Amino acid sequence: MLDAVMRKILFAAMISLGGVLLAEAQTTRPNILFIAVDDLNDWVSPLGGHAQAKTPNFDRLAKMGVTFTNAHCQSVLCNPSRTSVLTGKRATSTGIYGLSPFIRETPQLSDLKTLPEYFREHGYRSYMAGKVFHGSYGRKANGPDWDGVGPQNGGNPYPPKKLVNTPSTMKAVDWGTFPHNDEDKDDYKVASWAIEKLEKMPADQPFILSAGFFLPHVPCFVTQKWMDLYPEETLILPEIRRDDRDDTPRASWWLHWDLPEPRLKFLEEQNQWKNLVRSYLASISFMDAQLGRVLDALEKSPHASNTIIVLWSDHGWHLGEKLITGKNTLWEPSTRVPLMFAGPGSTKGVKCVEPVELLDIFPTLCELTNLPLPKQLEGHSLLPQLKVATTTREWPAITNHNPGNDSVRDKRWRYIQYVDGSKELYDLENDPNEFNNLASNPKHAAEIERLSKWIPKNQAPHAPKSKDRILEYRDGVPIWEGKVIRPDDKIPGI
Ligand SMILES: [Ca+2]
Ligand SMILES: [Ca+2]
Repeated sequence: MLDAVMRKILFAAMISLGGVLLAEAQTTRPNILFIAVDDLNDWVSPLGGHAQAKTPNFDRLAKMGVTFTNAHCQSVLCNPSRTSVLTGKRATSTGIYGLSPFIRETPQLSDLKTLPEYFREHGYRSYMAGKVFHGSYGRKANGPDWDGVGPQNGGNPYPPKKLVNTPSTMKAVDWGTFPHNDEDKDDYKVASWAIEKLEKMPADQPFILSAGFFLPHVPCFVTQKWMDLYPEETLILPEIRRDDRDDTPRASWWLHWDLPEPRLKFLEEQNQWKNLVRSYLASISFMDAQLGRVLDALEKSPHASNTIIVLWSDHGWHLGEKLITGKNTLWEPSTRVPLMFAGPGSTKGVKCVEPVELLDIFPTLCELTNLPLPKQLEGHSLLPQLKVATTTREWPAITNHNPGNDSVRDKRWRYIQYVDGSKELYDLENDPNEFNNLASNPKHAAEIERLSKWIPKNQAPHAPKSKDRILEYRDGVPIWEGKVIRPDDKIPGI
């Protein structure tokens, strides 16, 4: 009799313990390794943007999860793109289009939660090193976003004097090799910090660990061994056409009117085109090696099987295409970026060709970790594509650069509309380099009509304190960074 009572008590205790364990398992959310890269275009082997790119760790990450091969940023500049990723909102909603202001300096945006803040409020430890928000924005331990912050990066170390005499005297607009050590480079230190965090992070609470790599952002400085991966004699330059801008509207120049990044004309006159392409590729390979060090550390850590990895770049970079270098355009070299997911919830080793946006990262991470979606989010979860990569999406990818200039990219087409009403249309299936602007061909009127409907209406004006790479348009007059562009003004650097 007593035995039977004991058995019942024991059984009840086991059930209750099981229930507690089950509840515990359900509330133990996966960790997040959040890797941002600066100014990295599609020159990584899983995307095939440059046939010679050597990025074994991007390949390794691709094998671990899902690579989105048609992913596009929402803004073609650091601050607005990162603001968009980290708030889940478009620049056309926040009014942050330039390198300033930071969202937390913008009172009308005070109700927005940033991605790290949101996860922190939901029980995550939150850490960051390197460039996650733009520049030094938000770098505050025990502020709203982070429990702790690691080293900052900005292209150090620099040589004693500029390696290339670019038209811009900006110290950062430079590239090439000079004697220094990989271990002294900022991105090396960011990786080392992330590695230490992964080794020491306690398992009692989930974490979001953000590492923002700076290279291949200029200055593209690397040690000789990375340059040696790309011998000059066999180096492939991007395919260009000298007359490529003849069919692009003048308004396309307004978006990058007067930049520190040199034009192709300068590179060719100074015999620097190959050197820049090599330096950019070599910077990517160095950055890839730092990614590899972090992946090694994760693999060896107790968190290996319970950590979601997401890797993204804030926007791309031209290296001669459309006669320019740099960003700030609405074409493929500026908008197309790596976006990769791995870990719990992602299929291994598949590619998704659907058009997707960096805006989708925030809702995807919420769904992967079973957190509710904040109302502010404008993107759509990629969970269906992480499960089955061929799942179609109804939304195209939209990119903006200052009010009234937008691009819409679907599986086949890119449509661009500028603030003065001028247009471009490209058929990327038959013209992957976007050489032929088809917008004036009446045959494509229906395509233009269909794509233009996606452009956000009622775009927010520039937020107070907006500056740097700001284009205004008042009474039909374009104003670049406060300076009026007259109809007969010569395009700078051309
Ligand atoms: Ca950037
Ligand atoms: Ca053209």
